Amino acid sequence: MEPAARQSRLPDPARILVTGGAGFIGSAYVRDVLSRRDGTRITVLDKLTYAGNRANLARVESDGEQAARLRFVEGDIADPVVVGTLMDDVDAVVNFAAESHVDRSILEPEAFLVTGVIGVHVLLEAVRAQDAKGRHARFLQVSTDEVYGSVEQGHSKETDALAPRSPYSAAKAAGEHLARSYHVTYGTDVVVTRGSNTYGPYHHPEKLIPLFVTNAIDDGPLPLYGDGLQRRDWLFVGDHAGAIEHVLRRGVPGETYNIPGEAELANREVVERLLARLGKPWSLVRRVEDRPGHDRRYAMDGSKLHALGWRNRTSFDDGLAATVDWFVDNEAWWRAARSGDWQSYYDRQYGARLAASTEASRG
Ligand code: NAD
Ligand code: TDX
Repeated sequence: MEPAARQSRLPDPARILVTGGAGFIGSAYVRDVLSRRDGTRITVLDKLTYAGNRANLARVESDGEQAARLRFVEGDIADPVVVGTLMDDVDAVVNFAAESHVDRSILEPEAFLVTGVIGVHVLLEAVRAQDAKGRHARFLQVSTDEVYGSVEQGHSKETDALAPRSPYSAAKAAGEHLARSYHVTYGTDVVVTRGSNTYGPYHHPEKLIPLFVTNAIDDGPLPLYGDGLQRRDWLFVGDHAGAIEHVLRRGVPGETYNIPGEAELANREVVERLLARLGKPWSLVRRVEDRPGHDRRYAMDGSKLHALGWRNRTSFDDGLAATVDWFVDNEAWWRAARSGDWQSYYDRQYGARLAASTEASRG
């Protein structure tokens, strides 16, 4: 019998290897799971790139009971030696590790491929080696709605063809194809999730919502790409982390699950709402040169995840209010995230764009 069919339920309490657990969504997952206080043990493996931040785990590390169930290892998922040493004692691997920003993938694609393809391969090989020793581990690959490409109308279903259009989304598509191929070829117990645009506390300030909130706090310019009518489906980070945990526990081996946010909005509507929460004027918004190959719209069908028993809990208005307020209250966190290479990245991405920007019409 294939290992995947033999066991798809995690033992209770489980031991989970969370890769990329110091990033935005991975750290939310770690905080949520450990705060249940149900005995689950987590090892975080994180390379601490510019996007990884130990401070994202400070809340659990300062709680004795939770800290005792967390181990942090700084390292690269593409390093088979490090990965091999961590795999012995785990029941599941949840792979959040990735380079995650589309604009950076356009400037410098290579790291996206190394982590998103070779890194996933190294993790899968380590899981397969465990299976060969009779020690089963489930592998969950965290993927994205961007693998479907730009969806002009309707809602993507899990069975739709993938059509990624940026180096970021192409690497993500490759990673999940590889994961499913291990299920088919070797019987590895793999599940894949495709989450939509996620937002919330601890979101790196390079992404739309936190960039615009933090720039607006400083009365700085908000660089809106093109006409600002691109559409995204917004998913609160707590719901994304919760849905991933749900799929880890209940997902069928070999299957892929969309995680929509059920809050589709044009970018300029998102900007209007965050400015209203902050009490800042629209005049901060600048129309700048568009992102090359900019996907016009993402939208996914969530019926497969609903049938598995998951429902999101946070409306966009509540989630956005909580997010804006968190950034207002946690200035030290986001100012630290805007250190290191931040200014050189910002100048490269926005310098010429802002210099040539025009007033952004409101309508
Ligand atoms: P993030 O950039 O905030 O965090 C990524 C984390 O991975 C960081 O802690 C980083 O240090 C770590 N990392 C990067 N390369 C690594 C490597 N080679 N080895 C070990 N650790 C490494 O990203 P995020 O927004 O939290 O996204 C997490 C995952 O969710 C990614 O796989 C992303 O593709 C996916 N996703 C994100 C969104 C979103 O809107 N943010 C939506 C859908 C899916
Ligand atoms: O300065 C900006 N101006 C702007 O108009 C930035 C950073 C973004 N945008 C637009 C581009 C998109 O239409 O806002 C929208 C959202 O942009 P991002 O926050 O960069 O997210 P996106 O490219 O949609 O990808 C996100 O969701 C899917 C995550 O970054 C990915 O990791 C995830 O897979």
